[in-house]
Amino acid sequence: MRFLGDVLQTIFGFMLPEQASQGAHLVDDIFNFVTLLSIVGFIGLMGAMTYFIIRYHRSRGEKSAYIPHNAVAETIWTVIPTIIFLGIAFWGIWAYFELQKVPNDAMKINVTGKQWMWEFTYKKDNKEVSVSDIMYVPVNKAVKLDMTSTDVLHSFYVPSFRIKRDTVPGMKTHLAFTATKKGDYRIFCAEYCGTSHSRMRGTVRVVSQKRFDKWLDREISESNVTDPIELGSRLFMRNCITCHTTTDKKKIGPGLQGLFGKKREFSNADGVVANAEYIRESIIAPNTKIVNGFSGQMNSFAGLLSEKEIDYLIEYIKTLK
Ligand code: HEC
Ligand SMILES: [Cu+2]
Repeated sequence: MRFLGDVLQTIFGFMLPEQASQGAHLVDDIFNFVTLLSIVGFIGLMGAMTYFIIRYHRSRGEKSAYIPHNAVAETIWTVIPTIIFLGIAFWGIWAYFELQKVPNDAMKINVTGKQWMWEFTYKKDNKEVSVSDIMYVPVNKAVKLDMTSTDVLHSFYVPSFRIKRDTVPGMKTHLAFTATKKGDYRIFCAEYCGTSHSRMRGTVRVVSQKRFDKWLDREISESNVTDPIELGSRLFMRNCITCHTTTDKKKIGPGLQGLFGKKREFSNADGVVANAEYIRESIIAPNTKIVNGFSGQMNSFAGLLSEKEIDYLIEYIKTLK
C-alpha cells in the first residue's frame, strides 16, 4: 500500500504543499487516489465517447439496435461506482479519526485566536509564557493544541501539516500533529473573521528538541522577570535612550548619571534636589521644571507608561551612579 501511495505521491505530489507532519500522507493518499480515479474516468469516458462518435457516425448509415434497457449493464454501473465512492467515504472517515489520535506523551500548547493574531501559551514547571505569531515546536514530537478564541470564530490552518480546525469563543477545540521536518510553515486563519482576516497569519517553526528547550527556557525567564531594575532598564532602552544617555553626556536631554540626590536648577522654577518625586514629575509633566540649558523638548509619558512602569524607571535611574 505504502509503495502505491509513494508512487502516486511522486506523480501528483506537486499539487499540494510540502508534507511536513506524520499524518500528512493520510490526507494526500486520498487526494492522490481521487485524482488518479478522476483522470482514469475522464480518459475512459472521453475515449468511449470518441469511439462511439466515429463508429456510429450517421454518415456510416448504420441503424442502431433498439435496446430499452439492460439489467446487467445497469447493475454494473450502479454497484461498482457505489462501492468505489463508499470506499472513499470510509477511507476519509478512517483517516479523519486517525488524525485525531493524540499520543499520551504529547506536548500541550494553548492556542488563542483573536482579531487578528494567534497567541500560543506554553507551560513548563508551573510557569507559563505567551508568544504571538511564531509557534515553536520540536521536530518529531507529538503536539496537542488546545484551542479557543476570544472574540469571533477563527480557524487554525497549517497546510503543510494538513490540519485545520475552528477556534470558537467559550469552547475548547483540539488538534494534534507531529512535525517531521525542521523549518518554517505557514499558519493561516481559514475562517473570515473581520477586516484584517487576510493578515491573520503566523508561522510554525519546527526546530530540534535542544533548540526548542533553550528557546522555551529563555522565553519563560524573559517573561517572568520581576527585578524592577531590569524591567526599568528595558523600559528606558525602549522609551528614553533616544534623548538621554546613562552617562553624564548630553543628548537632547541631560545625561542621567548621578541624577538621584543631585541639586537641579531650572529656567522656569525654583531649584530642587532630584528625588523619586522629581523624577516622576519629569516623566509625567516634564515641562513643569525645565533644566537649565535645555528646552521643553520632552513629551509627557502620562498615559503611555503605567504607575508601575514609572516606579521601575525610577528604580533604574537611581542605579545610574
Ligand atoms: C524627545 C526627547 C526625550 C525623551 C524621549 C525623553 N526625554 Fe527626558 N528630557 C528631555 C529633555 C530635553 C529634558 C530637559 C528639559 C526638561 O527638564 O524637561 C529632559 C529631562 C528629563 C529629566 C530631568 C533630568 C535632569 O537632569 O533633571 C528626567 C528625569 C527625564 N527627562 C527622564 C526621562 C525618562 C525616564 C524618559 C523615558 C521614559 C525620558 N526622559 C524621555 C528629553 C527627552
Ligand atoms: Cu481569524
